[in-house]
Amino acid sequence: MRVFIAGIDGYLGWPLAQYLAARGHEVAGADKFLRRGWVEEVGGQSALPIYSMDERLQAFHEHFGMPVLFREGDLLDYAFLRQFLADFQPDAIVHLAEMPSAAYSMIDQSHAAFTQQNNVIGSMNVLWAMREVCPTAHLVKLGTMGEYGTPNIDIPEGFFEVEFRGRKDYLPFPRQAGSFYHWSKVHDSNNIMFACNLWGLRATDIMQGVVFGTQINEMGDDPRLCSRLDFDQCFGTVINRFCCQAVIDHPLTVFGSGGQTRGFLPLRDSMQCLAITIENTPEQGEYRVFNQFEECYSIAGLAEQVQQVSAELGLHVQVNHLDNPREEREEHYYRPDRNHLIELGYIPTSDLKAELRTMLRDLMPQRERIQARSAVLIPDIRWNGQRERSNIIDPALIT
Ligand code: USQ
Repeated sequence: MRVFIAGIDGYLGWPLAQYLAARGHEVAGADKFLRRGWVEEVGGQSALPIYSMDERLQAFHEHFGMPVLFREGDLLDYAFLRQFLADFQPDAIVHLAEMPSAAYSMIDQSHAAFTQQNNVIGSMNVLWAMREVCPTAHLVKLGTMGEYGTPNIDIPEGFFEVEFRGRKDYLPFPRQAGSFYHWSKVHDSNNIMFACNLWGLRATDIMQGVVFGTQINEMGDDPRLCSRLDFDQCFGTVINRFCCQAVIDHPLTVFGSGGQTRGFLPLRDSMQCLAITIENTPEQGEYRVFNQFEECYSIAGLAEQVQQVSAELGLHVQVNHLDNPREEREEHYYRPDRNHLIELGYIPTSDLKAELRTMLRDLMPQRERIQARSAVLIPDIRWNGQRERSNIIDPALIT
């Protein structure tokens, strides 16, 4: 298939290009390199060194025997996007080109407004361009499990049957996002569903959990094929941060009690799921929602597992509970479904500890890079708008 990846330079985009090429797909992609700039802006850097796009493309060609058709550009540049899609005529468009950080979107008014403008208008431009130049392409849009929030009932995949005052309907499941970033994805979902109904486009909206991991097999040992791995308070996801902390003997930063529970999946499973989604095209006019994660864990439980695996490797890591900078439930019910991908053949790799071992081994040689930016490990972006560093909570106070 011909697959267009928006955001091909990112944490997911770059490995996805490789995973798809290894399966015989033809890949094109666009990127404006904004992620590189955002991470610098917040004082971070990728723990794993990443190469320029020219070097990446050269390595890709050598390893997979085919080029990536790459153009530098932004989804907010409608003429650029429309022309690229018109020229490439993709079978599938994977949209990974959003600002992905909850914390970044909560810094202040301008970061919140930027996040929603970038994400919502970028996605809307994809819908209009599809309508105009490739209306039969399949949009695979990266949403987030965070759209649902943490309701006190099970979470279905996008829709549920509801009975109200004696009448029944099949409706979108309520969204209760927890940051302006997560709300931007909700707004995208509404626009995509509407465009499918109105124009007969087809789309899969992926409610993905938190991704972690340093590698997929297709990268081999060529560092130019490596993806980024952030550990700052904005762009580092929790397991990635914990592993970076562990290798420099920094206490793991659990926010609050750590009872927050989320769905997680390793990078390699994220690739598997996206490929399965691409290869199983929905009907024209269909809008479907997949929940995409492997297992649910509490943050405190994850810290314990990182601590155990670190100890096996001779790293004796402490766990600190920090005053939670976010507004989120720390003790809650959490039971989302994830049947659609399993029905299509997704086989979870299901070995968290093996993945953690790989990550810690990959990160140990990068200690100096992490240490050099260790100030970004303690959060100071607070959901209540007052910017101050979080303090350590006395463990006796955690219920
Ligand atoms: N957390 C800690 N300590 C840390 C970092 C995070 O306790 O050092 C906690 C947070 O308070 C939160 C949980 O871990 O309860 C997850 O935080 P995260 O930063 O790993 O993930 P989140 O902000 O939810 O966002 C990430 C990605 C985002 C994606 C989302 C999927 O950055 O792009 O949409 O995961 S989900 O969480 O399912 O919504």
